[in-house]
Formats: sequence, C-alpha cells, structure tokens
Amino acid sequence: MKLYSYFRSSAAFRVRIALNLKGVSYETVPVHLLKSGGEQFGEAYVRTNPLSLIPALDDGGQVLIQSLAIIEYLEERYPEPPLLPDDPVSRAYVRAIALSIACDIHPLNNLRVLRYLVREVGLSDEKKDAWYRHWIELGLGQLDRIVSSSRRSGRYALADQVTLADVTIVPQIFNARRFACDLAKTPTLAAIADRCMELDAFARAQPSAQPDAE
Ligand SMILES: N[C@@H](CCC(=O)N[C@@H](CS)C(=O)NCC(=O)O)C(=O)O
Repeated sequence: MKLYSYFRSSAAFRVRIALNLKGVSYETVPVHLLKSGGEQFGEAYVRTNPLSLIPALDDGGQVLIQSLAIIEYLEERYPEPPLLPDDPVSRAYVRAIALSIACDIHPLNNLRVLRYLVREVGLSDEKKDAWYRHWIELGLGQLDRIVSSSRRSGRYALADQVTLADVTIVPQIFNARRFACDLAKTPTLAAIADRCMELDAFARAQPSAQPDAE
C-alpha cells in the first residue's frame, strides 16, 4: 500500500493514524505541497488525484482519495479494531464530529484558501492568520461543547473507545497549536488529543515522525 502524503497535511495525518491503528503497513510517497509551486499540481500527482489534494492511497493499483472515504474503506477491509461503534446513535455522533472537522473547519484553512486570500484578495499575512485562527477557534470551540456535554464522551470522544472522531480531532488540534490558536474554549478536545498522543499509533503518525519531515 502506498500513501501519498505530506508530513504537515492533517488530512494525511488522519489516514496515517487509521493505518497504524489497524496495523496496516504502507509506504509513504511524499508530495511536497510548497516546493516547485506545489507538487500536488504536477502532472504525475494530478494523474493520481485530479483534485490536487493530499492524501491518496494506492492499494494494489486501486487509488482512493478523500481521507474520510479512505478511512471508511480501511474500516471495511480491516474491521479490527473498529473505528466506528456498533450502536447507530453513537456512530452518528462519531461521524458528526469527524464531518464537522473535515467538512466545516478544515476546508476554510486549507493552503489553497489561505493562498487565495493573500494573493487574490490581498489580505496581509496578519489578516490571513486572523482568518485562520477565527475559524479554528470558533469551530473547535463549538465542537468542544458538543463533546464535553455529551454523556458519550470519556477518555476519548466516545467513552474509552478510540474512534474516527479521535482520528480527526488530533490533527486539527495539532494544527491549532502550530498556528498558536487560543484553545481556552477547547479544553476537552485538547485533553482528548493529548491522551490519544500517548498511543503509539497516533505518535507514529505525527508530522515530526514522517520520512519527509523537515
Ligand atoms: N477533504 C480532503 C481535504 C484534503 C486536503 O485539503 N489536503 C490538503 C492538505 S491537509 C492539501 O492537499 N492542500 C493542498 C492545497 O491546498 O493546495 C480530504 O479529507 O482528503
């Protein structure tokens, strides 16, 4: 299995965690998002993923894209340990957390959006960083309320079971810390992320542990 990855990509980070949790070995194919104008736009990678986004997973020539679709694929192919609970309501809770991060929070802060704000809209770096922090702090703060007030949460987002929710929370908290966001309204998610990082599967997936880390 080959994972097209960039060490700082939080979407790739999600897939790396899922692969590690399921004990699936893979080879990293680094795609540098900044070098040479961004290798994600190069012809070689566009043939793999026409969306020009990281990650993509090549499983024996079958290329999969979109981190959550890839993780659901892994869940179906390698059911143990499960990343989705059995109970339908808990599944919906876990998916709601993952989708809030992957669909509502992360896309607003993606590299291409930030670049457009600076290059086309003319925002200063300072204003661009303010945009970044605004959406992260708002989104994670709201999500923290959902998780902290849920009777389902515990050591992790869902009791003591590591799920898809944690797989998405950890990279987003990593990003928030990297960009010095104020996490005062996000104590529950930050604590869950710290507990997850005690697990080998999460620690091995972190940016600094990647072969392309700078
Ligand atoms: N919804 C996609 C998002 C993928 C994505 O945004 N990847 C970022 C890195 S985290 C990327 O490749 N950005 C390149 C760019 O913005 O040009 C997924 O979950 O896989």
